[in-house]
Amino acid sequence: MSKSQFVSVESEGDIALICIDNPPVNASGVAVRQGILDALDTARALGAKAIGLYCAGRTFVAGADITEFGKPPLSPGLPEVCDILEASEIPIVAAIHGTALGGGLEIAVACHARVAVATARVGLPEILLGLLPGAGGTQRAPRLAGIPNALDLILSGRQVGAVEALKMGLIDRIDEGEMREVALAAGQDVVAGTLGARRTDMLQTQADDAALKAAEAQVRAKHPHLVSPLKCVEAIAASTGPIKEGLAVERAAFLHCLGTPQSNGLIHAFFGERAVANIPEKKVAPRDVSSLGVIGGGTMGSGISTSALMAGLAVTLVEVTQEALDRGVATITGNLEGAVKRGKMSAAKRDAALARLTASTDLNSLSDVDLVIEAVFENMDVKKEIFGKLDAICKQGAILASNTSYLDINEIAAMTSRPADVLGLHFFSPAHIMRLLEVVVGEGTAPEVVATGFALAKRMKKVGVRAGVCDGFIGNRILGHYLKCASYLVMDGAHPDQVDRALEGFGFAMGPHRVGDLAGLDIGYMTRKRLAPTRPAQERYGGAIADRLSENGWNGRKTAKGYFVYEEGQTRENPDLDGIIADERQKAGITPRAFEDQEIVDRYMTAMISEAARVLEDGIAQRPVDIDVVFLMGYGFPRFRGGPLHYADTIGAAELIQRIEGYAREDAHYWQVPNLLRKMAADGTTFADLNKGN
Ligand code: 3H9
Repeated sequence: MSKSQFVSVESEGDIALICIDNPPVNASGVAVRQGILDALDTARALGAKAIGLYCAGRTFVAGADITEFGKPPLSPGLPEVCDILEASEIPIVAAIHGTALGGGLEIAVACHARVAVATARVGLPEILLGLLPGAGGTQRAPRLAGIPNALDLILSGRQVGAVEALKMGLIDRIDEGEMREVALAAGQDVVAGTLGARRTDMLQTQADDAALKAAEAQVRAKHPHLVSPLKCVEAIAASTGPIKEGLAVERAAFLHCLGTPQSNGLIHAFFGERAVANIPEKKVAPRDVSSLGVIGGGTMGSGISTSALMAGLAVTLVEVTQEALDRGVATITGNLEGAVKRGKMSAAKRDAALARLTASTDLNSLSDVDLVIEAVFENMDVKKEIFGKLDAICKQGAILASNTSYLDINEIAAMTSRPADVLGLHFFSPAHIMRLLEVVVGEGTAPEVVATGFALAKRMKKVGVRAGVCDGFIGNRILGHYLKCASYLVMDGAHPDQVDRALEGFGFAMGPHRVGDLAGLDIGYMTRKRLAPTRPAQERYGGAIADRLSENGWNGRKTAKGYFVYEEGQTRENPDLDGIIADERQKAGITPRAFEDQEIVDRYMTAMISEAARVLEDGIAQRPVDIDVVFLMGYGFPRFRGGPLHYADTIGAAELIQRIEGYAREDAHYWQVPNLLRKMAADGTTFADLNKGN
């Protein structure tokens, strides 16, 4: 047996077995790539009649090593390795388990046959990183599976199971067993002629102009901001010609996308979602949680219950009245039904989940649960009363959590004799769909309770982000600040529709006024009323227009009227809005001025970044990337921009300061330069440096 650091080769009879072993996901970094080429040479020297290529550990190669992107290219490159695999005179069969993704699947399709175990999944997810398959995937996938399947895989980035992959023609057979044995048997079958081996460069892609045209139109409509989807279509279109030419088109398109701000943003988002798990408590053992109490059967409580049931937990839902309880149970049942319809869960799993649900109108039924999440409406007195009661009812060691979206966790914890067991678990609505969870750590919260919050997030397939206590934590505190900027823009002359369109042009799925209508304008109204007593005298009030809408009973979609009117599936302007705006501007003595869309975006983003910097300064978020992940996952921030602070680095601290100082000439209270930005400009540091701990 010969062995490089990550790739070993051995022979059994006529078959050479190449094994890639580069934990955790067998990414094809340069040492793996060189190892594959060396192993091929060894296999030749061994006189093998066929080669079985497989991986150790939990998965087949899960892609190129993403950490190499953005650095000088290291030879041999993956395209070269795949071409050499394909050109091998000894037939090679790939044996797939786990996930063969991106460059991993490209290695597999460059081989001459593929077998997979039934649990294997394959995909070409490069588009999710702002890229396209760059090692032959856009040429070999359509040759094996046809243009429509290649378009589907490459443009969605989705993973398909072994059965679907077999149907598509991407793999040749489903086998069972230990991977070395699967690879060996497949190699023997190739030699025996019972498993066909062929070179994809000998295959012809069947032309399908209609599918390509439809895909291009769809991409233009669905991803108007993104570069790589159109490049994917262009490369797949080139697969009908000679493979060499197609590979050249693919290469050029890949290099065009690599290193673009979009791709950098998407890669930052990919690593960011994983980096947020790096918390001070990461080595602390969490408490066991198998049963959950949820107080409140409204949208939030039902969503949290649904998510917990789907994660296999037992849930006791508590509501005050039988009627409210029945509504909560009906919502949960409907949510689970939706999951079955969307193919996320089988009917049998839904039945099992519902069997784990207990409904009660008695708080005492929570005496034995491991963790309670209070999800009643946002009223401090009500929450305090509940926590006082929970302290008396819940067993020792039970964790008491509040789903509050801005209230003081320390004040809530003080109502109990066990503040170490209290924390905030701030879910986002709809809680069974949204993947973000702010884990809010109070002054007294014990490390193992924080660790339990993160373990619960993972179990519920959510991404936990550690947040400190302040009004609104990370997300809603920053939101509260930049929404004021949006309101000032409208008071000063921009139209709400213009503000929305400018920000949608920047990449937000919806502008703030459309989001407000969707969430309900009464929420903002109540927040403004709640915060009114604490509003500093120097602060400009921007909420007058929104107040007028709410006071008219126009709270957005739920009342069919807000900033816009919603009728018969159509959205149109609210005919009363312009009058209200003119009226409020006049009352405030404002002569409106015109705004360019770019100025709207600049002001809005600068406001967001300023408050984000202060959230960092105050230690509410651990690192810039935590803020980025909160906004990407909870606030519709365009993923291709990587999050507000990743985006801030593309502007730079000096330019941001200049902007803020310029805006401050109109409003020196709202526009203040955060100390952190001044320090960064002086030191020449970036938010990316702060992520690394510099
Ligand atoms: C590509 O292939 C381009 C080619 O077409 C052309 C080239 C020329 N590289 O997610 P996990 C790390 S583009 C480096 O927690 P899971 C990850 O950061 C690539 N590192 O595990 C984490 O590190 P840490 C196309 C990677 O079981 C650790 O591995 N491929 C890579 O939940 C564990 O990851 C993709 O886009 C990588 N490619 O999920 C697939 N992948 O422990 C990307 C993972 O320090 N990967 N890491 O936080 C995935 O989707 C998931 O990781 C996977 C496993 C499903 C594989």
